[in-house]
Amino acid sequence: QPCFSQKKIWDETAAQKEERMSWWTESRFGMFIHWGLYAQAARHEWVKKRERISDEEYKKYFEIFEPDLFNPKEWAKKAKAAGMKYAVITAKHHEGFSMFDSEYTEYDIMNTPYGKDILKEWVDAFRAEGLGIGFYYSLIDWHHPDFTIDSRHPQSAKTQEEYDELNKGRDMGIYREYLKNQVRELLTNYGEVDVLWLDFSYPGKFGKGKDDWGSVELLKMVRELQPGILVNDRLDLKDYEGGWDFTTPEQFKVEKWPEIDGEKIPWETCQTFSGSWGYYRDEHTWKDNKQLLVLLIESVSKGGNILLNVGPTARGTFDYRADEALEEMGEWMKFNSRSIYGCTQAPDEFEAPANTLLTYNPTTNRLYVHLLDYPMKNFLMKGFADKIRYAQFLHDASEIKMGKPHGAWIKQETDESDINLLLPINKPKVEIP
Ligand code: FUL
Repeated sequence: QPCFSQKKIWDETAAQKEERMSWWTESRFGMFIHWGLYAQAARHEWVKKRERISDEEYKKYFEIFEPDLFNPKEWAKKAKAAGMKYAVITAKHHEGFSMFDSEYTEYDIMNTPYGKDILKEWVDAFRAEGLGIGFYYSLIDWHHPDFTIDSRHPQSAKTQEEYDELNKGRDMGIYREYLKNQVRELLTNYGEVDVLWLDFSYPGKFGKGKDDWGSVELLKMVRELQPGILVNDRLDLKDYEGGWDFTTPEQFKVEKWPEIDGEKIPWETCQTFSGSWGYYRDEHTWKDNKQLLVLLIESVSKGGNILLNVGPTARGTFDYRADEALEEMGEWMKFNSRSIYGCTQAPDEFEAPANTLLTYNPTTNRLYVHLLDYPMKNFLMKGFADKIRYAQFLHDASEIKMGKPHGAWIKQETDESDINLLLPINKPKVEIP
């Protein structure tokens, strides 16, 4: 047997894969939603681990969870107005609580005072706005009695003996089945699911060579249940065909389009507005709007997507700062989304001038130069001359004169067919007629 056949999860040609992923590649911009019991503590989604809160104590959040202002239609409208094309919500985070109706646990949304399937309501609302939908599902589970305790667990210990003692009677095999059952529920009970965002495995955790999360079997099931689905890379099946669809740089800027063996790979960065994924009342390191826009543009300029996270409150509302930022981005997108959707990294022959980012739409053959510093009297765009046919600002389609000496940044006469568009990131006040 050739060894690659053992490393195959899904049979698909490169062209089929590209086609399966095309809606996602074109979308570029999505919303991440981290919502769970931790929203009530309002001090990070890792609060149970950070403060070593026992199950007994954490139970209070389960007993009072009642997001009375939850209005997924409003959320979906906000995502859409911001220019986002898809959204991914936490079905279960590390705390182990299921935000959906699960047959396999009592620790789910149905047994809280809220008592309705949040995921179902959420899916219906987001679908109705034409948005792609995805589920985040945590492979880590701090509530399940069979999940192996290690240093990432709220009950972490100091010595191996202590861990052995804590893990006596815990059977990861049982958890593995549980997790598989829950993923099956998610991919069976909510219609078509566009993205499965698993988080996260670290192979070898239970001993070298151990099939920790039953990852291969799990992913085979996922592909069979939802042949069109996109799956992230956090199951660590990078060397399996069909083992992952995109990589997920978290909370940092990639230097360049990520590659494996010299080949550019699909990627999506996930980013927060502030320093936390879950709602964090007293955390104040919020990014400003320009930073957020640059994150978006820069991702596209390197061929990637961005999943921008909102951590709703326990009543079901967005923080006002998230609302404001989303509105601002939506304003910008109203004029500039042409430089985002369907766009990617510019051809190598164009080098981004100082303080600019380039995006490019290969279908329309348009290059977008994002001016991060505007207004400026002149921009010198070396090497662009002779390669473009016409230049205009994007926000108002006003012509940009070319070819003046010194202030000259692009030469005028050319018979090449590329069209060059420039746009200011600091949106000038313009009226939509
Ligand atoms: C991480 C998690 O531990 C964080 O809580 C968050 O969900 C982030 C997107 O992924 O690995």
